[in-house]
Amino acid sequence: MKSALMLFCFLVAATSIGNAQVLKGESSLQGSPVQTEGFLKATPSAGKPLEQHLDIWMTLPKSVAPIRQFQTEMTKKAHVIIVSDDFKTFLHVHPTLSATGHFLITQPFPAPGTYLVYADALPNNLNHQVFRFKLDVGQASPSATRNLPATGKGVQIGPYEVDLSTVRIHSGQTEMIDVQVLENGKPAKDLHPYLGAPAHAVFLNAKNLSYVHVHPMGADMMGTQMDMSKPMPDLPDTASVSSDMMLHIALREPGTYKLWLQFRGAGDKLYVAEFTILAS
Ligand SMILES: [Cu+2]
Repeated sequence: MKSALMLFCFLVAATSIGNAQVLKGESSLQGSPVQTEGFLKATPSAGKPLEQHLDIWMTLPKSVAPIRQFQTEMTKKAHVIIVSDDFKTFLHVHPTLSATGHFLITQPFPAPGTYLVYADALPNNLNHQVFRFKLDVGQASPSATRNLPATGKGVQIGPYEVDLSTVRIHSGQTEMIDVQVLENGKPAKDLHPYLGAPAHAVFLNAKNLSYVHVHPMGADMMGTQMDMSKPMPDLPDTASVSSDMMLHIALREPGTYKLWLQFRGAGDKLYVAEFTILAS
């Protein structure tokens, strides 16, 4: 039985069926035990090489049956973060969970190349699981020189200036970063929650590609939510979000991280502010 299972795993890890690729995921969530295995099958659309049908599933060890029950987090059953291997492209998408335990989405990619696909989901009765898949769309990228410019503490994105109180933090402890969103030099007044949170912060370690996903809270929520151990309730889409936010972040490993801070501004538009964070 064990050898059959190993053979299956080998086949899954290495198989390319027609144009489809089946990849086995690398567990990538900092500090969380791995309790499952993750798989991605990617099939290009006919005649559209930059469009891929993604099918992601998780299994318990020694089982091939996809896990079917997942908790809803931030309004979704799974969050999939896709970044190009050079860290220039960032996508945050939400596949649909089928009755058989497959997360499905048809995903356009902006250009051929290598992408890192992170599947972030919470199976019932287990811990958070995050798998990383290295997916070549059309062709592999020539090299993985990652885009990590020294951003400083402020970046401009669309009409907004996003300022962090620091871009240098310590690993191995919880740090707090103040986030301020300005518009024309004044606190932005037209921010709204995205997927129930004031903003979404995805950190990737540039070297080992480990993943941390956290949510700042609005400064105006601090008084009502002092118990950090409890999850914040999802905010309704129509709520207004303070231009002052606080990001509690615990990075286990020192290193250079890219931070993508995604938020929703005026007119339902999404913005992503990109920072380079140094954790000592
Ligand atoms: Cu999020």
